[in-house]
Parts: sequence; C-alpha cells; structure tokens
Amino acid sequence: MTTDQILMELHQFRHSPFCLKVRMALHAKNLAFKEIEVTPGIGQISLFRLSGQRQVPVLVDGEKVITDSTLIIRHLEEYHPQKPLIPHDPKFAAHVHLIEDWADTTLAKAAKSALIQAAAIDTELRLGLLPKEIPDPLQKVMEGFPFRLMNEITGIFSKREHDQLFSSLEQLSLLVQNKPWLIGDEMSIADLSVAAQLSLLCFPTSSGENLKGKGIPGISDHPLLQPLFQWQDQLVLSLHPTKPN
Ligand SMILES: N[C@@H](CCC(=O)N[C@@H](CS)C(=O)NCC(=O)O)C(=O)O
Repeated sequence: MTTDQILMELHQFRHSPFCLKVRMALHAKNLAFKEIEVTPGIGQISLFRLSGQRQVPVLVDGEKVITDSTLIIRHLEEYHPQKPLIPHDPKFAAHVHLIEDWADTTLAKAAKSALIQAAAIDTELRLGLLPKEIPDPLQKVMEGFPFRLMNEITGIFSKREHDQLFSSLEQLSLLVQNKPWLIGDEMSIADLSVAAQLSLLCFPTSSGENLKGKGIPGISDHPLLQPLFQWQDQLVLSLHPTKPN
C-alpha cells in the first residue's frame, strides 16, 4: 500500500544527477520526503538488501521500493499525479520519453566522462565531489592519487566525444532561448532529466559552496552555452531549496 501519511525516503548520493532528477520531480510535485545519504561502497550493501541492486536513486514509498530514476518518476506520476511531469498529449509524451532516454544515456555518459577528465586535473573539484562522510585520511589519498596519469592512459574522453557533446549542448542552448520548457508549454520530465545531467558540466548553485560555479573548462564557461546553463541553474534552484553542504 502506498500512503501519503508515511514520509517517502530517497536513498541517494548527493551529487548523482539521477538523484537530482528524482529530487526535482518530488519538489515539483510538492511531496515531502526524507533524504538518506548512501555512503559509496559500504552503504551500498544495505541498499542491496533494501532494493536487490546497488545503484541510487532508490525511493521507498510506503511498502514499495522503487529503483531507477525513470521508474521512480513513473511511480510518482501514477500515485502522486498532482503537477504531471509527462504530458497528456501522446505526441508530446513521446518526445518527452525520447529526450529523457537520451539524457539518461548518451548525455549522462558524455557528461560523466567530461567530469572525470576535469576532476583528474583539478584537485579542488575532485575533493568537492567527495561525500561529506568520507574521512580526512581518505581525502588525502584522493588528493595525491595520480588521476591525471590514469586519465592519460585510459584516454577517457576523446576529442570526438567532446565535439559530439558540445554540438548537442549548442542545440539545447538554442532550444531553451526564449522558451522555458523543452517540450510543449509545461515543465516535463524532459526538462528535469536534461537539467540534472547538465549539473555534471556546470554545478548549479544548489550544489553547495564547494562546487557551485565550478564546471568543465571550455564548456561551462563557453559563451554559446550560457543560455543553457542559466536555464539549468534557474530550473534546479526553483525545484531544489538550497541547503548547507
Ligand atoms: N538508470 C539508473 C542509473 C543510476 C546510476 O547510474 N546511479 C549511479 C550514481 S549516478 C550509481 O548508483 N552508481 C553506483 C554503482 O553503480 O555502484 C537511473 O536512472 O536511476
């Protein structure tokens, strides 16, 4: 049974874009929920016991335990239908599903690779991404670890991948100029999915003091992409009350 009386629980990594996507959907629907921070590694053991898999986000809504951001939002649409995030018009809905899938796969993969490459070079960025719970000695190890060398060996983010990502971002930047929503006249899960993944490229104000304003050099500060990152920051801020990090 799903009930509004029991507070929903969102098991998450704070900086995971998929968790941000779900948090934004919960806020858009004005639903109260409790955030449960999962410690990478050790915390995923209890997550596995809870959900049968080790990835975040996981939503616990009454007796239901739902994994995967897309399935979580389908669940919210069904059981908490206020402020729909999937349009009723089937054609708009089809566009929304396609963009959500693209953002969760192609954009997510490219943004993650770009971030790993940038973090390999920028120690401050690397440390800012660590969960608060990581003890100081481990932070020191992360500081000294030869990420740059590892990155050069694995060649993790090629020029071709960078150019493909940049071209998609340029197109998105055009789409959001003078229009607040990617599809139709209402906010949809397409907007939330794209904005969430963009948070890996340009950290929104809601990421907290250590990260806000940081981003991938050459992308987050590129003039052509400013309309896109401004759109993202406004959307995330409007759906994500700032908390001390
Ligand atoms: N398709 C999933 C992807 C979730 C995902 O990739 N979660 C990452 C964090 S961003 C994770 O839990 N990684 C830890 C692991 O794979 O062990 C969704 O939409 O929720």
